[in-house]
Amino acid sequence: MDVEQLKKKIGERAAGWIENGMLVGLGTGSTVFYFIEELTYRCQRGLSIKIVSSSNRSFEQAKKGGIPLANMDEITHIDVTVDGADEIDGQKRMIKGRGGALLREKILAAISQRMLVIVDDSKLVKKLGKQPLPVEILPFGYLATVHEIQLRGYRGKIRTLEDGQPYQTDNGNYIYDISFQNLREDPKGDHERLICIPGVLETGLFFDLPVSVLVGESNGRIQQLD
Ligand code: DER
Repeated sequence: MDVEQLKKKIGERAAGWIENGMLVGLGTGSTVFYFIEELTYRCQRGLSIKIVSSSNRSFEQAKKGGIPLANMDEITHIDVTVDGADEIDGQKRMIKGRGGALLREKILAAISQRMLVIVDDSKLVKKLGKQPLPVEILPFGYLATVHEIQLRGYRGKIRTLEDGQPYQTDNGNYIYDISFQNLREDPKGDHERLICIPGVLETGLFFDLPVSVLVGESNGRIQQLD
């Protein structure tokens, strides 16, 4: 099965988790795209839910599909958030944020009763750190923040657009993508060293969350990890 078909299948399977009356958090990314497509279909056939979104992109897709929207400023809990991941290890610790929405994704994950992560098996790793770790930082004084990150031994670069300007998240922040020399032995330690720098708003390391995972395999099988 090709990757797009597989992502569609995983997105559709994830939609089966959603029940009437739920408040659903939408993640961001190419797999979540198919989840929102299927939710749209189900809402048009009578499923009654509300959503909040981690990104303008997912929000616009849901709005266009006519899925009822809740106001993020009026809620404190989410029933289930469905999101992708960039890497996930055997303890269901993740690197997220290559889609550029990590801070909002973490806010949604933190208030969700369950986070359903939807990935294909290329995202499974023994240890995190194969690919860069996104860190969302405040534009104010960002060079000083980058300097502080580097003083702690981390190297990377500010994510840029094609014209060389810094990529800005939906919150107007920048992303510093840290590249590792070695796979990570202590991702929580990395998170703790980075998050205490004042200009660092959030890291793409996600752990200690009530996560279930749907993993799509190239043969089209979908495995559930609880
Ligand atoms: O966390 C992220 O930002 C990633 O983009 C993640 O959501 C994976 O997206 P994908 O389904 O497009 O690989």
